[in-house]
Amino acid sequence: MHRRFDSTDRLPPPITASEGDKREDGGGPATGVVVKPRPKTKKPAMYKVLMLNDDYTPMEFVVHVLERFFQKSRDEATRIMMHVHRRGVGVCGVYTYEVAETKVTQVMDLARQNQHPLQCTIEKE
Ligand code: TYC
Repeated sequence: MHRRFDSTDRLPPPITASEGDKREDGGGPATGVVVKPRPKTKKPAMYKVLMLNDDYTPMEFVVHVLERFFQKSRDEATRIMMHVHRRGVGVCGVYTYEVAETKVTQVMDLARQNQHPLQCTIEKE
């Protein structure tokens, strides 16, 4: 006759992994693939701040802007300014979006205050 299962019944031994399969990777056969643990971080997108040439902004003003807002030495600032003067466009620096946007605003505000037509833009890297 049938009877209900109760706590006095003996249970079979639990199933355990054999010695060679004791890995903490969720099981499955060994593949020989070694994975390097990697923190789950993403590099932020980076943006170039570009300076554009024009016929009116004084060279000295552009050099000043590069020193003041882009932390360039006088030599480096002069080199970038001359590159823009000759080639039409040049990179002032590469930043995260918020920083790049702030730099552009600072440059454009100072240029406007001094009535120079200097233009600065952002380009995704
Ligand atoms: N072309 C300008 C001049 O001859 C100088 C200049 C350089 C202007 C770089 C803008 O982004 C610039 N006075």
